[in-house]
Amino acid sequence: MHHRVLITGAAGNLGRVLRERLRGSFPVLRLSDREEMAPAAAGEEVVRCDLTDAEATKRLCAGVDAILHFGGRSLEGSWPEVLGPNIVGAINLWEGARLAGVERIVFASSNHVVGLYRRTAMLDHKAIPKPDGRYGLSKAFGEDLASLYAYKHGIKAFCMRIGSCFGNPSNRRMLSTWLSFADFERLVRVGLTADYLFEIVYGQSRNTRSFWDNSNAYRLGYDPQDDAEIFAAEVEGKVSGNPLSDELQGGDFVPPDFSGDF
Ligand code: NAI
Ligand code: 15L
Repeated sequence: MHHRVLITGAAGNLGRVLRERLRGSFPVLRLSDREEMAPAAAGEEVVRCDLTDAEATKRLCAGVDAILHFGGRSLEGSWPEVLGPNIVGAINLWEGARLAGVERIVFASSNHVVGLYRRTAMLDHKAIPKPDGRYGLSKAFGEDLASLYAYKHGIKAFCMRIGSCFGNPSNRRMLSTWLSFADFERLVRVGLTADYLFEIVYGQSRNTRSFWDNSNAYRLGYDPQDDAEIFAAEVEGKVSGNPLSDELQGGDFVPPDFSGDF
């Protein structure tokens, strides 16, 4: 069992879900973000840190056994917006982890690594990345960085290409991409405990309309219990009306500056 588990992005939506759901599971949860967080409760440490600061990130990783890396930009953005948090931040985190002897990192990658595939494609963990923008590319970089540190330095990496992790699905696309909070917790616990060196899995519930073959996650012990289909009547009609969004997996992340063949 890990003694101290670090969560980056702890002030964010999924960081707060993890804080709640992992409370008491490990002797110490170290919570970190560049933004303010709720004060530490018993069994918690709260450390404010901007991941673009290499020295501060090294200190953040000291004494840590496992990391849940959720800190960074979570939407498409300009290069300066993506570069610091998702590229420089990831480099600093993995290097800090190496220096601190961290055993494993569970990485919040994104479905936008493969956002330019059509929705009719059924992808598995071996699909060649087709990022739908700078954000998706930064996540593909994070996966490659994780691979470098896994195969070269032995830091285990569990890259979760998360679909849409929200309380409920809110449009037709999310009937395919939804990850319930309960299944999210299940998948993170697999990442923290399973035996692997480097893996890519999809962060999705057991959705009837899934775009992704998640057999790699099932092989490692993931057993999702939810299916977005129960929300179909409510959200089926919610489409963007833009063919780029509605036919490609990345949805609304695709159109803003798309100029390719479609
Ligand atoms: P969020 O935007 O609510 O949280 C991200 C957190 O990272 C924020 O609290 C922010 O302050 C922090 N952060 C940003 N730059 C930082 C920096 N330089 N140093 C330290 N902290 C920094 O996003 P959310 O929804 O909680 O997502 C968490 C992670 O999961 C993100 O990496 C996101 O890309 C990924 N993800 C989330 C999905 C979802 O459905 N919520 C889907 C796919 C991926
Ligand atoms: C993501 O990567 C985002 O972080 C999240 O906010 C959602 O937009 C999600 O993908 C999605 O594709 O629904």
